[in-house]
Amino acid sequence: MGNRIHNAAYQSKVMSAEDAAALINDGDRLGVSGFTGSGYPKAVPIALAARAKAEHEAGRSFRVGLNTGASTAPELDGELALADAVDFRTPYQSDPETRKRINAGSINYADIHLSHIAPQVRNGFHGKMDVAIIELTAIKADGSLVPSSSIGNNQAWLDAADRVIFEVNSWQSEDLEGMHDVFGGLRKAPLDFAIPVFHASDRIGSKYLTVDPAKVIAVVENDTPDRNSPFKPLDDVSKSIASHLLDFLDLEEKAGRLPDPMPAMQSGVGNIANAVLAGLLHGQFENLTSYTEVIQDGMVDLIDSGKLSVASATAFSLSPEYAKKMNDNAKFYRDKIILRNQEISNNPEVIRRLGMIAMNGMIEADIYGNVNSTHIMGSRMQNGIGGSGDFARNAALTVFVTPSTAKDGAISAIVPMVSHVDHTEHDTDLIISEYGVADLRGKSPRQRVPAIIKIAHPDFRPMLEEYFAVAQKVANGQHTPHDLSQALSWHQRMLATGTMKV
Ligand code: 0RQ
Repeated sequence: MGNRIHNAAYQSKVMSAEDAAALINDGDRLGVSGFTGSGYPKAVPIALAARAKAEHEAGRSFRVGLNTGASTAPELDGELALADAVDFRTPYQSDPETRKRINAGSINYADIHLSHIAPQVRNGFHGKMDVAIIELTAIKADGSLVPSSSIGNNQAWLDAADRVIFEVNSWQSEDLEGMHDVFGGLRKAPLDFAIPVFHASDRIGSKYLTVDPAKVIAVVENDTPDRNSPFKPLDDVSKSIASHLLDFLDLEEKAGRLPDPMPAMQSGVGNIANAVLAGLLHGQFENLTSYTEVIQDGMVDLIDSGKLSVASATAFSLSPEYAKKMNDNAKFYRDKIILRNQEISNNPEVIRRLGMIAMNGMIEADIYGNVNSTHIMGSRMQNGIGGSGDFARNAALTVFVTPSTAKDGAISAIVPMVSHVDHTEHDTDLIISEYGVADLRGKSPRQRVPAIIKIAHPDFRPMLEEYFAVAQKVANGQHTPHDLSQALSWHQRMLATGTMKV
C-alpha cells in the first residue's frame, strides 16, 4: 500500500480495520461515504460485520443505523446486511441482501430524495450521528483531505458526526485531487444566499473535505478497487428507446423549443441511459454539458469526443475498464469533471435555474402519467427514489424511459393505476418505450391517455383501452376517470397468476 497519509497527526491514528470497528457501538448511527458503488469504505464495514456476527453468536445485540450517499457495494451494504447488523438504512440502496431484509421487514428503510437527506440530518430530523466512516484518496501534509471517487454526503457526515474514521484508499488515483468541488456553506435552513451555480461548469467550493481533527478516532489504509459493475451490452430495446429520445430532441430543436446549446442533461443509471449517451456521441448536438449525479462510461466517451465540455456529478459509476481509464488519466479528466456534494449536484434550485433535461428509468406509469420508480406490485421495495425526484420535479423537460414490459412480457409497464407514486402526473413530460414517445406536455389527463396507450406493448393496449372506456362510464367525474374496483386489478392478477394478462 502506497503511503497516502502525509500528516503526522493522522499518521499516529493509523490502525487496523478490526481495531477501528471496535470503536463502533451497538445502536450507533453511521454516516458512510459511497455513491453508486464508488468511494465507499471497504475495510471497516467488513470488520464491523464480523464483529456483529461475533456479538450475535455471544448472544448480544449489535445493529447500527446506516446513512450513505446512495447505493454502495457488497463489502458495505451486503456484508452488514448478511450479518444482520443493520436496523435502519437511508437514503438509496440497490443491494440484494439489503433489499431482501427491507422487504422482510427487518431493516427499516427511509427512502428519501438524495438532495434532502443531508439537510434533514443537519436540521436534526434524524437524531444524533455517532460515527462517520469516509473514504479518502490521501491526507496531505497540511491535513487537507483529498476525496475519492464520490463526494455524496461526505462533508455533511463529517460535520454532523461525533467521531470520524477515515479509510485512505491507495487504489484511487492521486490525480483525482482537484476534481472535487466541496461546498462548505450549507447550514441549517433557512439559507440567506443563492447556491451560486449558474452553469454546469461553475466551481463554488473547495478541492478538499474538512473536519475537526479532534473528532478523528482512526485512520485505516486499504487498496481495494471500487465495485465498478460492467454494463450489459446494449440491447435492441434500449437502443430503440434511446433513438426515440434523440429523434424527439432533433424535432424539438427544429421547432425552436430547444435552447442552443442544448441545456444540461441528467441521466439516471443503467442501460438505457448509456444507450442515450452513446446515441449523443454519433448525433448532431455539440457543446453538451451534463449536470447529473453519476458519471457513466457514455459520458467519458462524450468528453473524449469533445462533444461534452463538462460533466458535473457527485460520483463515478463506471465499468471496470472505464474506472481504470479514469485512474490512469485523472489528470486529464479533472478539468472536465466536477464532483460535488450531492446536495449541490441534485439541488432543486440549480436544476430549475439550468432548465435541464432529466431522464430516468421507471418501474411503471399509469394512463395519466403518474410514475412508480420504486415499488414492485405496491409493496416490495426495489431500490429507492434516489435522485430521480430531485430532477423530475425541477427539470424543464422530465423524461421517463422504460421497456414496455417486464418479466418476459408478463408485466406491463403501463397500467391503469400505479401501485405506488413517486413522480406525479404534474412532473411527467415524456414517457418513452421501445414503441415511441408519449408527449404529455400541455395535455389534460384524458388527452394523455391515448398518447400513453400508444407506447404500451401491443398485447396490453386493448386491455388499457377497455379499462379507460369502462372508467369513463363508471367514474364519479370525467377529469381523471377511474374504475376504482378495477384500478389495481392488473397487479392483483399478477400476484395471483404470475401475469397481468387475462
Ligand atoms: O428485475 O433485476 O429481477 O430482473 O426491476 O429493471 O428493466 O433492469 O431496469 O435497472 O434501469 O431499473 C426503476 C428500478 C429500473 C431504476 C429502476 C424489474 C425488472 C428488473 C430492474 P430483475 P430493469 P433498471 C439516478 C436516478 C429509481 C432511482 C433513479 C431505479 C428490475 O431506474 O432504481 O431513477 N430508479 N435514480 O424485471 C415488476 C415492473 C417492473 C419490474 C422493472 N413493472 N414490475 N418488476 N422491473 N419494471 C441514480 C441514483 O439515484 C443513484
